Amino acid sequence: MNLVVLTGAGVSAESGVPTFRASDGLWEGHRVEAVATPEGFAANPALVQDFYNQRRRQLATVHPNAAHRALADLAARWTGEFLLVTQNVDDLHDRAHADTPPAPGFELIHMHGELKKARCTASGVVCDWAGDLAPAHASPHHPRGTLRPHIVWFGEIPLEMERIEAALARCDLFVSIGTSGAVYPAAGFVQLARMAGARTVEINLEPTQGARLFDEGVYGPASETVPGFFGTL
Ligand code: BJW
Repeated sequence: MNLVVLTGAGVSAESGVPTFRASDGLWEGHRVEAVATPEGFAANPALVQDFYNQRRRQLATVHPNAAHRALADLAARWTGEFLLVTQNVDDLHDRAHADTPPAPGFELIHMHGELKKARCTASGVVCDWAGDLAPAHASPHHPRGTLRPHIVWFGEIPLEMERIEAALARCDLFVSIGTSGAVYPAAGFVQLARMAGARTVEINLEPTQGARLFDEGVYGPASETVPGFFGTL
């Protein structure tokens, strides 16, 4: 059986990583356009680099929770294909899977990028990055390049879309965990899975706007619902 799991900020919430769509419409005190668009970066690179520097530093203070660990346990025993697509830019799935090596059919894709990577603006080369980035950080990969966060901002194309769409086209089970379904193309994955004839399940604190698109909903904190749901498979 082929499985695709999509995760969003809700899977990391109980680890202490804030979700995006708080009621005040701000992301950690900033307007979305200021910190999550190429235009915002061009207008104020110092603000944007500082925003991501702080979030990169915060990773040292957070740890995978029971939901990340349940997915890693599943990946270790799943015999079919298992694609885990995360919209999260934290490294909590990676760390959970490092502790529990996955079976050969498993892959993890960070479709919106990763805080712990940087990208050269001139060559497109992506490299591991653990420290801070300066506003115009010289790139080691190109004489005219600078390093930016390896993050997919609004208006940019998410990563690995061909591989994700191919996996959705052949999946038997699609599970969406801890995402509001407010951001495309991830919000449309459930429809692609339905077209493939997959069983579709939403796991969230509460039903989302798109809940009617799923065959089933499981509601409650991810640290309880994710181990509970996958423990029965
Ligand atoms: C819990 C929980 C617990 C809490 N347990 N659950 C008009 C119509 C349609 C589309 C568009 C449009 N105008 C523009 C667009 C496109 C645009 C878009 O979707 N905009 C919308 C706002 C409408 N999309 C794009 O621009 C994307 N690119 C694109 O479309 O390119 C074209 C293209 C696509 C494909 C092929 C070819 C071309 C790019 C989107 C990039 C998104 N980037 C961000 C920011 C990254 C930087 C950063 O991290 O700072 O990624 S946006 C932000 O939202 C972040 C997240 O990954 C993403 C999704 O958020 P998520 O994870 O769902 O979080 P929340 O906070 O919204 O929800 C949390 C959920 O958890 C809630 O439901 C809670 O209930 C739940 N929860 N605690 C279980 N304990």
